[in-house]
Amino acid sequence: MKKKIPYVAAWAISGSMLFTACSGASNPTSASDATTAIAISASETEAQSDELLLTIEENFDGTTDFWQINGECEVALQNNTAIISDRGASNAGIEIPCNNFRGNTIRASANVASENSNVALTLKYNIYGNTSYVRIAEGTTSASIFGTITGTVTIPANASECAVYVESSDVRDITVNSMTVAVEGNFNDLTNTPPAELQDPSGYDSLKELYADYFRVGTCLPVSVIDNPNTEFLTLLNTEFNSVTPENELKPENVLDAATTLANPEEYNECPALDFSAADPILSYCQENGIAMRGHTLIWYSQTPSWLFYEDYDVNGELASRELMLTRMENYIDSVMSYCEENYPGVIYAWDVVNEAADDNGRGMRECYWIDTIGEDYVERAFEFARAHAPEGVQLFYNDYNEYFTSKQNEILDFLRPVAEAGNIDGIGMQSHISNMIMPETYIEAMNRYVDELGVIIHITELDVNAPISANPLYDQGVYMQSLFEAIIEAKDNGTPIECVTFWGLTDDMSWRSSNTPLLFTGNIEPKPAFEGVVCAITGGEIATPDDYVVVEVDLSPISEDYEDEEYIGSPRYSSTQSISDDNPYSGDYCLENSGGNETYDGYCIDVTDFAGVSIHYSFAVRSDADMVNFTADIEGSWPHITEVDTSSGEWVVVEGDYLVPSGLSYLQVYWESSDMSPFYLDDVSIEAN
Ligand code: 9MR
Repeated sequence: MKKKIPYVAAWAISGSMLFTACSGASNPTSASDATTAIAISASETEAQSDELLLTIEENFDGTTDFWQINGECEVALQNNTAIISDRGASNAGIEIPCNNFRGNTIRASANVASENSNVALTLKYNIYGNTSYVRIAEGTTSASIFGTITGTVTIPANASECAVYVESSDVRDITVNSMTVAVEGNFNDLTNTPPAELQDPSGYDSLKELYADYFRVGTCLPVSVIDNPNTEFLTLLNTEFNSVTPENELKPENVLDAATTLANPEEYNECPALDFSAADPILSYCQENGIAMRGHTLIWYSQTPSWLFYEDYDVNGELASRELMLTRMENYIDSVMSYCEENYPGVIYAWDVVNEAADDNGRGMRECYWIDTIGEDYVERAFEFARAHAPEGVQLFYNDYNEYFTSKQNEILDFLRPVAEAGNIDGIGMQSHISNMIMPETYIEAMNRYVDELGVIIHITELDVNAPISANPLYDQGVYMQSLFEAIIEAKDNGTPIECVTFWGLTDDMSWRSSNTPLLFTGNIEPKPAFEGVVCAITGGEIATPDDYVVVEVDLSPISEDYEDEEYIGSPRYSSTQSISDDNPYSGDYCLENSGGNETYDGYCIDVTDFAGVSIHYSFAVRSDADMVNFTADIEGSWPHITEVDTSSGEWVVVEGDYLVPSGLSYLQVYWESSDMSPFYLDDVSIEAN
């Protein structure tokens, strides 16, 4: 049966039209409602397509009507663009409903301009009564130049009310030139397939009980779970978890009361008005049910409206002075902490005082309004205020992602040292949005460095692990989860003060990165091998091999090259070059020379993907004018040194050792790199399974 997906209207809209919605994000007024209001009758909308539309393209030229208003804002159609103004929140704007695409991967694109350079495309959907938001893509644009943001995402099969919307990190106007939502690949038509039946989790193994002697086990929670008629989600919460982090409800954007503050900026100049209606239901549920809460988050560059940083809260005026922003910061921290403690005494046991202050590219601190107004000491000041106003015993955390990469860790440690010296920080929140490419040992080493250098405790605050791209993704994810938890348990046994492990979501479909199925339960609350892995790590069991386990044929023949046949199997990494050299080989007549390149990591690499999960024995001879040649693994976004060879003598050095290649990888390469880009020479290379 062919379905019309979605509706195509054939009228032409001329001139400029204004659509408004003030009904709040949960009840948007649709553009179709607005067009009805300007008296375009249904009879004028005859030219409907019977085609199954797999590409929804909206050009805002009045020929199509695929868009709706999302949240509180005004939309004017002008010159074939939609101008979104008076935005009540950073997610307010335009959305394209795409419910019939559930169960499919889609590509969404928007051509936009905004004074706020950070505009994003997000997918939202309802999943068994809970609302989920998944970021599809972000882009930079300017007020005058249109830029295209595009990305792909998979919509869970059990989703409903799916829509793609444009948002930005503040409430400045956004102009949208076009938006497209298209199915990628073969269309999986689920329009007539009902959602899978929800499972009752009350009999599942209880993580909070299994790990009771080790740490709290937590989850983040959207407020929609609290009064969701599908009570299975609350049952899951109560069965598994004894710590909750509100997913978005205690973030500044949701706590700051824009309408009240902006209506009376003089009165609220030093202390903006606050509104806890989003967070109250979660706080009160936790209070009534004896569940501890992590407060997330007080000071953040994101999800904090830009008006907060301006004189008179006027984004068209001047940035507020350092003094004024210090006052606003202190008042905000004090008021939020006091409100929670007075109304829900003892519920919040830890606060993420500052979130994500470190830059991702090793440049130190992330550019943001807090730095623009207060300066780089804003982190120190925030912790000072938090300590001054925190209720007795409430722990203060710095929270960040990629916190295990050495370069980012160095940045974080740099700005937290004075905070620790002042005694104003209790813990590091390791968000841990990871994949199985992060070696558990590297992760634990990073954890211990925070503990040793800052004297803090550790919470794992937002754990999710992308399922790998492999023949058995969910099984491999489970195996990794087990090894990660075994490492965490071992670290705790050895004295690392890990006091809470929080998963970032209840089910895959509720996750901010649902396309990567990163959590413990499926959308309809079936336990995944990942859950089994966490259970087995503490019970000593083993994850069951699934019936449909795919045995992958791999070639484990030894790799060996002595270059005597003047051949090599490896390849250049980036811009280095290899050649066979007869200049002082280690043995025989030839060796391999690596030269050139623009970065130290431009070197010579060999693919060892087939050895995934296997312990290998390697040996090679190396010489270089560089002080050091590293033999390194390239595991999809992390580059642990397998061994570091001191080549400062300039003579051949023979190296051998063992390395356990991580499992579940889609590719793995090993490579050699010199510390200062000097040429290096290799001979008698051998890699074989142990
Ligand atoms: O899971 C949250 C998602 O619903 C929000 O749309 C998003 C907005 O930034 O924030 C997500 O949670 C983030 C957390 O607050 C801080 N660390 C990164 C998390 C994932 O983006």
